Amino acid sequence: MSVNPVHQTELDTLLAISSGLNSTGGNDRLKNIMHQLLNDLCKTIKQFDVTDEEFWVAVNYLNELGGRQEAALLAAGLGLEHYLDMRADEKEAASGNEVGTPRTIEGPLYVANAPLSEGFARMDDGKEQAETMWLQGQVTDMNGKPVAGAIVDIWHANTLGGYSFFDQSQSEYNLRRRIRTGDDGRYTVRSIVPCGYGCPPDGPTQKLLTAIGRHGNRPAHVHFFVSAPGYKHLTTQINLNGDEYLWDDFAFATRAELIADPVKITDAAVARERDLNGEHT
Ligand code: MBD
Ligand code: FE
Repeated sequence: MSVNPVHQTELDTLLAISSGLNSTGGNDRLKNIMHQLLNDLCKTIKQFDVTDEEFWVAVNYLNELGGRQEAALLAAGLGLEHYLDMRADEKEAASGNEVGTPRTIEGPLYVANAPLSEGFARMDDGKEQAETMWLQGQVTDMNGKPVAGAIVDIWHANTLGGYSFFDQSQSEYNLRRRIRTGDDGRYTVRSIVPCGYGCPPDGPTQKLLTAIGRHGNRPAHVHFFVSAPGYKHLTTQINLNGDEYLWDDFAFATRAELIADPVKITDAAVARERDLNGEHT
């Protein structure tokens, strides 16, 4: 492809000025990133001969996306948040450090400062007709030694795929809890089985996904932050096996090592054996 050298020079000049490269002051890294982004954008406009109408549709789309606070949702849907995980994994592999439970994306629906308790929490407010879900886990270091005093911050959706704070029909901090591990590093949670999440059907994220022939659904999952003094923070999730979207997550968060096989317990003796006796409630 031949380029008109005069035109090319004019574009270079324009972008050098518009990205701030020609100015004193400001942040150099930001200038360089803006310069590259604007260059790539102009290249795309030229390559597809983007019309004025298409351009302003895109600008209005960004306004709508911000207005609905869906920028982070779109970042997940476009795989960009997962790409950050891919990069972090790559760097970790290159560092030669041992890797524990794999990370996966946080997503846009975390809320800080959930109620904190020791060793056990009931996460649901009891207002929803749902199947009971117990989660038991242990935080260990890379040698398998239990980590006492770790904070396990858990959040998940209800049976309609909705998250408290974003779904106004739920009570504050419903299905959001922090549990501090005891000396054995263990924690137990009583909650309800979540359903998968779907993007708001009338929102800008779903609109774009539909326009490119994609769906906006996630399989049923439970989010975790795990942290302890002196240890790297872990952001991860588990996916419940059997969900139709298990390997078709619109946000690309599923990892083989993070699939949990739910076990249905109907026998009271088995429940007692596993310390799922309801005494905690
Ligand atoms: C979610 O619940 C979620 O976890 C992600 C990543 C995106 C949208 C909704
Ligand atoms: Fe989620």
